[in-house]
Amino acid sequence: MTPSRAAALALGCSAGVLASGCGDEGGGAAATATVRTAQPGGPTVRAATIEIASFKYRPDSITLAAGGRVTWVNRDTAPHTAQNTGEDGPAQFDTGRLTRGRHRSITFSKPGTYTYYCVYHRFMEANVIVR
Ligand SMILES: [Cu+2]
Repeated sequence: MTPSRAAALALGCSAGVLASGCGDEGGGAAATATVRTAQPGGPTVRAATIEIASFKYRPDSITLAAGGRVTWVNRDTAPHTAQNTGEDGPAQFDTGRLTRGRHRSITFSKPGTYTYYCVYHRFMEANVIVR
């Protein structure tokens, strides 16, 4: 079985996160390539990248297999987060502050719908559906 290019890129990034270096290497060509993995309204995926640009999460809804990983990349000049309280999903998560070009990956193990927002711009809202 050949892992998809997208999954390979996401896994490479996740290793960086565990070493706490992923965010510092965000931006540039590598992060741009992973954006293609996210498919709005598409099939259940094991890894996806959500681009934050013009104060929107793109795509604003993805369906992820349990145990899958989502990477948020900030393309805006303004800082953003992707987070929920735990009351708007099966579990709490928080990417922390992402400045321009930074990215952070979160692994979702519990199925359900996670509605999340940006703590700096509460009108920014999207969801991750985990199956
Ligand atoms: Cu924001």
